[in-house]
Amino acid sequence: MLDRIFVTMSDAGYFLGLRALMNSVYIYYGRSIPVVVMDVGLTKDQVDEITKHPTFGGIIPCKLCETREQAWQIKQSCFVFSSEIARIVCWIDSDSVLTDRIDEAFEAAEQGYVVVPRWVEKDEALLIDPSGATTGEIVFSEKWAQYGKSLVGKKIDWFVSSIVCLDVSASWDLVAAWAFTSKFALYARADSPLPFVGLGDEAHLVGCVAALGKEVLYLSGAEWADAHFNGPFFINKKTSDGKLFVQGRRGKQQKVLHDIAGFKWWQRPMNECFRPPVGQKWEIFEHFLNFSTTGR
Ligand SMILES: [Mn+2]
Repeated sequence: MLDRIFVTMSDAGYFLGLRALMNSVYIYYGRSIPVVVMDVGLTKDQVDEITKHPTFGGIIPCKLCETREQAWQIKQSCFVFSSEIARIVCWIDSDSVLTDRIDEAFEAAEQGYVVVPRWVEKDEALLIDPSGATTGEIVFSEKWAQYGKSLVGKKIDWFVSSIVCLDVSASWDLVAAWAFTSKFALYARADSPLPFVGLGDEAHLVGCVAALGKEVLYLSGAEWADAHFNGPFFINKKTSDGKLFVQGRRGKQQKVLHDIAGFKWWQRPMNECFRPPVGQKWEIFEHFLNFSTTGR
């Protein structure tokens, strides 16, 4: 049984993202926090490569994943699978990289918190929608009653599921509920007798967290999630061991970079795919992709 792990998921198409992520974990954590990979369609060569990676923590074979909806479903079971491997588990999307150590997330998970980034910071929510309709909060409507009647009318800050850290023992109910709701998701089966609303895995996690009244530690939406803000990000410093010091959109050190654009950063041509201003965001991903762990 391991103490702390990262868990992620990749198919052949996400492999460059996976490699960059594993390299970034190695740069900030060495071999101390292994990366466990849910394999949803990697090639044999890709499996061979990650098996030799210094952060490799194991492979969880999953069924092949062909649609976005299947990916959401499989992701929602990540903590169920991981609970046989470690107690403190940090899910991270394979279209993300660490740009710093994230010890505070692991430490808070050890205290029993479900650790997630806010979708946006409160003042930023107003900035992206001057009408004020987007506040970064959700008030659960009647349609969320399937999660529990007490949820209706309740309000919480929305959070993102690109990085989620928790204790699978302390949060066993959430681990189970998130996996369970995927089976009856409206996105998967509209005729379900258990119609759990939610566009994807993230909304299901929000609903389950709220329904179960879990204690959440919110990380800053600025340094931990850049989902709706593509930058700008700048490399302030680079060290010989591969560490970057990345300045994020609020001038603070960025902890995690995530790429949610329709085309991923490893797809070409980049400049046609992304909205400015990103600063050096794509250079940062490429830095981690190209870092060599051979002989380390
Ligand atoms: Mn993602």
